[in-house]
Amino acid sequence: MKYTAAHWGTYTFNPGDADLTPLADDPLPSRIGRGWVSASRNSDARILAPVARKGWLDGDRGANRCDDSFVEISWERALDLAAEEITRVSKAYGNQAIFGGSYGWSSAGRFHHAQSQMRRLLALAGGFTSSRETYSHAAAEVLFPHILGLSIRAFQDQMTTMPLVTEHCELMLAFGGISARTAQITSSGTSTHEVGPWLADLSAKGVRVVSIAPERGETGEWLSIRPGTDTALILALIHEIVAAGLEDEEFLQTCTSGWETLKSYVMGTSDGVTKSAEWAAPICDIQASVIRALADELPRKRVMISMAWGMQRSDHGEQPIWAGLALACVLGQIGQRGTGYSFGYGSTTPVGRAARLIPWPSLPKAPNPIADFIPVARIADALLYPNEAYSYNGQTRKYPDLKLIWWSGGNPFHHHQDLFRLERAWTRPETVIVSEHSWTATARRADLVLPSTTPLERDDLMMNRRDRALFYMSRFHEPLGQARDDYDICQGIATRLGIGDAFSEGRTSADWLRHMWERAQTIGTDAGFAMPSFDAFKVAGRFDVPAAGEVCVAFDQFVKDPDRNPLDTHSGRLTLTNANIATMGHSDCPSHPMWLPPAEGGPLTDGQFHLISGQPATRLHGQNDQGSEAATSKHRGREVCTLHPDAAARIGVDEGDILKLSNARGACLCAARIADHIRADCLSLPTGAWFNAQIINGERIEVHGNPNALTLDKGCSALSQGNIAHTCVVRAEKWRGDLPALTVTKPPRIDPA
Ligand SMILES: Nc1nc2c(c(=O)[nH]1)N[C@H]1C(S)=C(S)[C@@H](COP(=O)(O)OP(=O)(O)OC[C@H]3O[C@@H](n4cnc5c(=O)[nH]c(N)nc54)[C@H](O)[C@@H]3O)O[C@H]1N2
Ligand SMILES: Nc1nc2c(c(=O)[nH]1)N[C@H]1C(S)=C(S)[C@@H](COP(=O)(O)OP(=O)(O)OC[C@H]3O[C@@H](n4cnc5c(=O)[nH]c(N)nc54)[C@H](O)[C@@H]3O)O[C@H]1N2
Ligand SMILES: [Mo]
Repeated sequence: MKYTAAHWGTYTFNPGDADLTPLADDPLPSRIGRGWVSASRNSDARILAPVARKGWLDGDRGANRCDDSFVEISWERALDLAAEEITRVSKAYGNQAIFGGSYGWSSAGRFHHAQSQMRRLLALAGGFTSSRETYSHAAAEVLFPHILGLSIRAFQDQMTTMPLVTEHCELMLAFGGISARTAQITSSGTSTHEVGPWLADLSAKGVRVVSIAPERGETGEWLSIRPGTDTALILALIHEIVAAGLEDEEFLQTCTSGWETLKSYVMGTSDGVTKSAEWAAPICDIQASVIRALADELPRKRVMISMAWGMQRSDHGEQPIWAGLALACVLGQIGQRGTGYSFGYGSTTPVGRAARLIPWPSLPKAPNPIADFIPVARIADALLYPNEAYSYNGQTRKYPDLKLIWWSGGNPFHHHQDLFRLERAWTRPETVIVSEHSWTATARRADLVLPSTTPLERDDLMMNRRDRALFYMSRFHEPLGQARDDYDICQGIATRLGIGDAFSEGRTSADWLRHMWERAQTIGTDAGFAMPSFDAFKVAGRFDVPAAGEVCVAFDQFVKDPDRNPLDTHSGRLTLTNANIATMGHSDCPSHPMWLPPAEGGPLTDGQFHLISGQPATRLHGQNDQGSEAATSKHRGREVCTLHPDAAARIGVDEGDILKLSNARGACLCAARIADHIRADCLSLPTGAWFNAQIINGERIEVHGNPNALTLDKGCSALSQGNIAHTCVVRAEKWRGDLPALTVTKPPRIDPA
């Protein structure tokens, strides 16, 4: 029996099998895996040979980049062209003009990790402009070090273990819900999916879960809230608790700083606005009596304030997660078993998992001589406004002037907001190189396309520090067409740049796997256990890490003795008013949590809706969109958009009709599903249908159902500059025209060599 792994799970197979079998001890295998093999073997979706864009070869420098045909070229020529472009741009403009940020989820294997390979090469070649943070939780990544004194990774490492919540918590306020849908995924792979069973345990044990979201989740009671207004609700809860004199004054005095300032804001002393239940009710569209009842209950119960990551992917996304921390401080149950404050339960599998964290090796990084970076979601701004100033985390910075983009293992025409704007920005650089295995919208918008293998076409190692097992990943099927491993692609370019030996260190990919395993063995020895030889591991395919995972209680040491174990914040405490953020003077991220209305939202006029674009149930972002599982969930080939029966009646739409969603930024077509698990002023259209823009009656319309045709490309605030995918207002109407055929299900036009 052999193994392979992906971000959505681990699988076994025997040679000759037509499909993969989920690991026998995985309690809830992901449905995403069902579409993996068909996507990997879909020769219409896969890039079968290196190609160059026609207009680029003719010297258009990008003008036609988003709408061109390709010419097939040999691997020799493709690698020559890539090396020549890197050399040319580096000489003409300096390596700062090369963008290697290449954000994206790539594959779960430790060695064949596309970005790591590419960045290692570019670093050795003189460096590249990189990117900071993630699309997942940039607001939290920048905010948490200020307010918790912890990086997001360190906070996740000590997140209160899920079974402790089952055992000790009575009431979980789940902002953004907790969902087994998103818990299908674990960055770098997983052997188990335990969130579904955990949610079942919570309900069996009678833990009350109140899911606060615009859509009803799978778990608990639903408190429907208008999108983007959680901060107002939380402030009102704090207000009511304080007004009743039920705040935990001792916790606030010993474990927090800046409470008095926040309190005077909440009580209305500082700005004349009392943040009462009555104040929040019309903002959040929740009755004041409901808010008051909840506020009355909270101080009497053992409570976990749980925040899903999606909460902060919105305008002023720092505020709800900071306000949530303040609420948990007011309740004073941080540092205790199963209660307090958490971030990301269910957003991916391993948050709150009892893990024995072992720092398994990854591909060695080469130091990047270029220090410049952009906040990850500011890519379109950087391309549109080179050399212009912007603010980020208290700094005034300047956008780099990017001339060459190399994207590998990521899909900006999936992940970015306002994709029509990104299309305009995308014409700016002189050259775009994309390494991909599939004809994503990004590959279709490249000058030079380097076809990579999929993880099913190569051997690799699954070694995730948050998982209890390591796997030798074996090739499941032969590479399609001329696809090559990213390592071999990079090695070919490195050789042409004269840095072949530095890049490979004289190893083939098989040598690298052995080398990385040997490094893992040393790490295992340091951790006190022996690991099999590489050859034995390769045969067995699986190694279970000895010793059970460790149980964590976030902030327990700090709360036990805040003077002895201070946090790494300016005050050594959880900061409810933050002096560092205050000195930055960002009006869109003030010194304490504050209600700031979002750029789009509030009560809407007729025909307008909030657009929620969460993660898709059937795929990982755009990955496997061309596989069988995603196909079965679409209607007439289009992504399905959920709307409330009242909304459907209002705009005259029936189940299965095609909807046109539009706003000033663009339009997209999707299929209507009518269900009452969503607010009547919201639409829910998951991300990931491959972006398919076409001109219909003179209008450029996305015809597949990709919400990023509509979303707003703006930073959360000058602090984090994170994306605000969930802040978006659209109009919806029934599409009465013919349904245009999809073109992204077939390769672009490619002329023979
Ligand atoms: N509207 C809206 N937009 C969002 C979000 C949202 O909630 N709403 N969420 C955001 C979030 S949280 C994220 S993380 C991003 C995700 O955005 P991305 O991570 O960019 O999306 P993926 O589709 O996972 O892109 C990974 C790409 O890597 C390619 N790939 C996989 N394996 C290999 C390999 O071995 N070699 C090479 N060369 N390529 C490979 C895949 O084919 C795929 O195209 O999207 C963001 N965008
Ligand atoms: N199946 C699947 N799972 C995935 C992924 C995938 O592509 N597919 N991607 C993975 C990645 S990269 C990430 S970052 C995580 C993201 O994990 P999350 O961020 O937890 O997931 P999303 O689907 O983006 O979250 C949207 C949730 O927030 C709610 N929501 C939206 N706006 C608001 C609001 O204003 N207030 C409140 N209270 N709730 C709101 C929505 O109703 C929905 O329940 O998911 C991971 N898991
Ligand atoms: Mo993400």
